[in-house]
Amino acid sequence: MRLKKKTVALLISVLMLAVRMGEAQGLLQNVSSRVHQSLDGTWQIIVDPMETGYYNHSWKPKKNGYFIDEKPKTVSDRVEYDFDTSDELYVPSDWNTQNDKLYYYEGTVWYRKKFITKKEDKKKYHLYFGAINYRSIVYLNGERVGEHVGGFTSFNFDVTDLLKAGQNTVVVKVDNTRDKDGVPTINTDWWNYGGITRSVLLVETPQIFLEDYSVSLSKDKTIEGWVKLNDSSAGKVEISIEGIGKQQVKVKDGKASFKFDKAPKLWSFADPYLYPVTLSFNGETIQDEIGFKYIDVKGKDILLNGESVFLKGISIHEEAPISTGRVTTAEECQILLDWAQELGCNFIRLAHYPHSETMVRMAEKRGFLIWSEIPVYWTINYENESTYQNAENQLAEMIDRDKNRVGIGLWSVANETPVIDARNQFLNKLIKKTREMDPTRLICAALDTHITKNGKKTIDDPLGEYVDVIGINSYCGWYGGTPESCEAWEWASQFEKPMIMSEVGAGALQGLHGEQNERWTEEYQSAVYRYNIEMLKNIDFLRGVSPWILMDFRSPRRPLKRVQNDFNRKGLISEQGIKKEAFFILQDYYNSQPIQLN
Ligand code: GCB
Repeated sequence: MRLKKKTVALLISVLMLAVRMGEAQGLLQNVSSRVHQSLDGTWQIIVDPMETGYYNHSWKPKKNGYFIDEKPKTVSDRVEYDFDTSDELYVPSDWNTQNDKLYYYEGTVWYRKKFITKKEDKKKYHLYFGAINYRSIVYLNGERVGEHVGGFTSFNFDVTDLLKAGQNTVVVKVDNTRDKDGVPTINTDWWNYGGITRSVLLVETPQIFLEDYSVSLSKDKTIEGWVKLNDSSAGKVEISIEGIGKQQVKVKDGKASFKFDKAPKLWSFADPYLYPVTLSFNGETIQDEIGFKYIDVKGKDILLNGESVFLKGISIHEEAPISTGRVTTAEECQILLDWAQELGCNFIRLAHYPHSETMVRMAEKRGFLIWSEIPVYWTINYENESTYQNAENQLAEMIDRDKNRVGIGLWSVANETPVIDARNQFLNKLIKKTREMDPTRLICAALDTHITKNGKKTIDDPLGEYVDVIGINSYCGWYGGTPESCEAWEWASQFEKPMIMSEVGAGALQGLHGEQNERWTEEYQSAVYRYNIEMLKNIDFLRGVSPWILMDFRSPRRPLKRVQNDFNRKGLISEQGIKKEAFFILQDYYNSQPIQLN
């Protein structure tokens, strides 16, 4: 059989991606509850736009790249780098907002951290990364441990063999170069913050350990779940759910399922109850807090625990209040959620990529239902198999990490994607994968396409057939029409399904005032909100709203000096934390809404 050159190249790239993605071991569930050492703090860095630390002058990978962490031994030594005398960056954080010289930088930065640890026999050690944007290669004591692609999901490597008692050196090559075939692709409306943006941990487990588990509500409204070891061993896992019971689960071939025949109290907006759960195996004890709910759709309704709900939401980027840059602390998550609460929300859309585990855990504890999404955004390369594998891998990593988070109600597979065959197939495959991995949650996507039929905006995107909930991004009064014209917009749908208005909004510079027809003023933004709210009231299949967006966020698509200065100004709150007038208009709308529709 003769294969065309193009086919061969495609096969090779798929194979390479499969190998690459196979390298990170199964994700360790709930790392912060395991024995661990934090590697957060100051790391030495070398900025490497020419990839000198990786390739030689003929673009061949070096054996003695920066990862071996050499330094000149004498003043006339020809080693041309030295982490010890290099700059520093704090981890976790982005590099763009820590160092003026790196504000626009896209490329490779090498990070190095020396740390001292103990090493016990009969234990395993794992290097865990909360997130690195976007491509990373990890080395321990000069040896390559593995690599990862994708800027917002967690991963870990088994480093037991390479770890030493005493001093160790971890080096990470971080590359945030945008890529046409990447997920996301080359253009996005957010800043391409590079760096080790979430915490790094050295995690200790027994040699045979409980790698992953799931605890959820079963169809008969009792509790079911499964446990998974890191290999195909046998053993007994003890599971205890406070107030429900305790049991020993016999594991054979590394996996077992279990059931508790008791109906738990359900998690809800008003009472977001989480049960303390303890899992013990082989000397390791893991503590979790897990809630139970069920969520379905019936006709045009979204049912939470069997009752029709209206989702009063807000979209949120992982952009830090006040300090700007990536959110890196629990306090910053707290501020964002405090604002959402003050707005009257029971729902948040975490756009446009998976946010930190801290954010998700905090949100569910406060009774927010969560929409979580992967950065399949605009026109990624729908025809490329390795782009698909990358998207599916990010989806799987998102679900793997957060499957026990009761607050997650919806998985979103895409945002504003063009209606073409290749995209339909791509997204249908992703939807199928999502259902396979998690049949308990709703699947949605934010669409921006509709036709005007009989004077009505009509949702006819073929993807509507496959999702449970249709998200619509519509910017009446901003990207089209005057604010006043929005009130008269009418909506229809070819699908008997609930819709969430997943984006609606307008830009305003906080503190800029004028007439309501003057763009960029708070009055203009308020008018857009007021008239759109009137429009929303007339959509009989509307079951939720998540306007764009809680806080102004940095985007290179927004250079206009007078008002933007690199910020998308559609926030209801400025990046300095000052509320704009429109905040209170949305707040009034939410306060006037009953939670239950019937
Ligand atoms: C959208 C995108 C969002 C943008 C927003 C805007 O439709 O989904 O990522 O930031 O519009 O401000 O244009």
